[in-house]
Amino acid sequence: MDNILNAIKECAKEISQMLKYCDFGYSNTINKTGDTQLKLDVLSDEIISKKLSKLDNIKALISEEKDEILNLNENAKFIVAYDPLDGSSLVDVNFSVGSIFGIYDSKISPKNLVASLYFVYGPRLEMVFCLDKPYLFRLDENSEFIKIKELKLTQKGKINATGGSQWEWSDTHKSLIQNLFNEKYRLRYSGAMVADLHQILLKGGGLFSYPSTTNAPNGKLRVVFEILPFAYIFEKAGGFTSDGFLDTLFNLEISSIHQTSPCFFGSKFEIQKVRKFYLGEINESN
Ligand code: P6P
Repeated sequence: MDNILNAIKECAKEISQMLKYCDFGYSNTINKTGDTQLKLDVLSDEIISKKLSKLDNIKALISEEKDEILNLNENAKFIVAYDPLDGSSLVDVNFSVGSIFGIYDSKISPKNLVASLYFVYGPRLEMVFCLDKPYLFRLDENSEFIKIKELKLTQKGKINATGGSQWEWSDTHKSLIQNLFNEKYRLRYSGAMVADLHQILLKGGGLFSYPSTTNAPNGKLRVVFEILPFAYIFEKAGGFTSDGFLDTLFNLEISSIHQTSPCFFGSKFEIQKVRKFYLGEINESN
């Protein structure tokens, strides 16, 4: 897998450079989940698929920007699923955005996810890579990713990253979010999941939620290349995940490579609270 990791690192460096001086315009296409593709999305996807397609231990590639799976080497071991540029619509306001990768062994299923990594294109280029434990890396002046520290989540945090539009939230979700604010949690939400989840990981805890909404009953975020790679990292960091009802996002059943799901990532205290609200055990008055 080292050759895949090294190739992905080179892609991230190339994308990071591109973001500094690129055209923010929209292409005239939309992706499988209906997002209008920015030229940046397409260019980032091209950088990644061009480099990874050369590796003979990659069976296939799955990309947010590709409708179908790209089959490469039938007898190879790894399938790489990725979102090449998450939050790309925020580049034109100079917010931090990122790339997300899940590495699956032989088939796309939660239990076959064997490694995940993501990059944050912010004031600094940072990477979090997780096999058995998540580690933070930072690009240094020699263009090398230097290991900084292991990431661990505490039992309880202070950050409330609230995805989706409030007028589209269910009453249950509104009660949950208000309950956390009543407990003095602080709103920290940029609209780019990579940056928002990275902040919770580095601050040691909190809750990120993108729930079922009236506009997106199955949530907005994609299971295979956004939700599961982050769930892998959060749970290896001692955190917890849920769709509101499951005791882990790894119990999701995958039927489509572009499938979405409601998702919650956080420390133990927050995810226990999410499931109590969604399972109807408590409400705002508790
Ligand atoms: P909303 C970015 O477009 C993205 O896919 C995620 O990075 C982010 O968490 C979410 O959508 C933001 O969606 O509806 O809150 O603007």
